[in-house]
Amino acid sequence: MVAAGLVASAASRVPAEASMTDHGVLDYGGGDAGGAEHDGHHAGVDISTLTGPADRTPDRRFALDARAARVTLASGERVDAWTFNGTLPGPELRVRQGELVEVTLTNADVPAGVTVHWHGVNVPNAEDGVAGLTQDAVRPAGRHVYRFVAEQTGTFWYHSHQQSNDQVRRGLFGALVVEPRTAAAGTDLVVLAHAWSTSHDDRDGWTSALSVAAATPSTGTVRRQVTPGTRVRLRLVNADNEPRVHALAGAPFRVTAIDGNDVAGPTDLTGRALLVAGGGRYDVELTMPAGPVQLTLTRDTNGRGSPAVLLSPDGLGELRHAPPGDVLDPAAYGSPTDLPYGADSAFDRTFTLLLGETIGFYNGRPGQWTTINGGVYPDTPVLAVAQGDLVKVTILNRGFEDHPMHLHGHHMLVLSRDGRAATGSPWWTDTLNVAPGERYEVAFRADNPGLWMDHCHNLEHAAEGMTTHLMYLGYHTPHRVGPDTGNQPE
Ligand SMILES: [Cu+2]
Repeated sequence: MVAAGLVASAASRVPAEASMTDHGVLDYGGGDAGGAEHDGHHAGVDISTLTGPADRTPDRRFALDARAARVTLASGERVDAWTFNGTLPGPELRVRQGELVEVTLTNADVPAGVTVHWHGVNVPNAEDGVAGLTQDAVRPAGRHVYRFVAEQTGTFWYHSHQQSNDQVRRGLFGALVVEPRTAAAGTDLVVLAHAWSTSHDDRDGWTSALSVAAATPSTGTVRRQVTPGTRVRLRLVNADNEPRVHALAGAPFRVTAIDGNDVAGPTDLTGRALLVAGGGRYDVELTMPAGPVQLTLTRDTNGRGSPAVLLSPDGLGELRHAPPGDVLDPAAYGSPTDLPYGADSAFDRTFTLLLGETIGFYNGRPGQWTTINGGVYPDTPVLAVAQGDLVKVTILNRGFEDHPMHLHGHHMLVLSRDGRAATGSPWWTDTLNVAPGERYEVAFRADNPGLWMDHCHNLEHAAEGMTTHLMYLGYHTPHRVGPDTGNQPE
């Protein structure tokens, strides 16, 4: 496998201009080719017709303006950022389930152009915000309007999907929350983790920080006053490349949602650590006790301790942390419920994604590259499906780095982890951290037609070629990708 990877990556070069579906080998997953071998993949439905409702008046309108800004963190460190609306992170967008959301994206001065991808929201394909696949990047002075109905409740985020490795690192992202039609009472806070490239006293470095409710990121402890007895919901969003381990002390808590999907029958946890995949989200709920509660980003010291959020009745106090316990395994948490399909279902297509690393040349540059089935984009397999198919994907990590695999436009049901069937609440995910040596089986229904990215959300890895696509047979894109087109999604 290593030898095959060397050969594949040695030959890999991103074409200057191409259609994103013209890469790799079409993998039909054991299913029907749907006539694709005759008419190629340029016939059929143009995905730019797959928009949200265009003829109704939106319930909510937002404007996001991409622009350069220099932002100073509370610690004094400066970030030379690209922002939405001048702030880090971008504004928190909160909507209600069922609302038609319209977002107008403009670009003041980000030279490479920008897009907005709605991470975890199963929008119609043309609204997915991937440069070169579902739209062209929005150049300075340009604009693009997104429309979608917020059908799923939960915690999501949005970010640019043009040169995403660079642009997300520099701040082009924010939180998106879809509240139920009747919002729950209590305190509801988005806590967003990210590692920032900073400069301070002429020294450059990286610093991990937490942003609470879209406030400027803090490398220290953020304090909030909360009355005892209040229901508290913390919406953890990991906008970083690496998995982030969160610890919560001071009260028993429950994980009530993962990647915007409610957990069934969540039970009280004490001292368990929570690993949130790069790009993933966990919702945590607790009842505020008489003393302080502290959420800490562990294993993540930045020279002054770890970023943390402290809730207490008077906004004061300290909490000494016991070392965090074992990491919660969502495959064995909560209660099973009826499922539309499971491990015993008859699958229309089955795929295997083997994740790893290889040494070789990519775009003429020597280095270590992250691979899918031994290849780097464009030499990765395209997963071809037909609308309505039930699909199973086995993902194995034979490498030595975490790979948070993100499928656009769909949620995946975890069937098994390392050969053991999932026993807890149905675990639906859009961003699954696959650690070195791990093996997952996941399933999804192909019920959102179009062309979708399926890639590692360590965006550095994606830029290094760890990206492929889910292609519905009979759909094609008019957009082009590659350096000569100005569209470079990773
Ligand atoms: Cu990766």
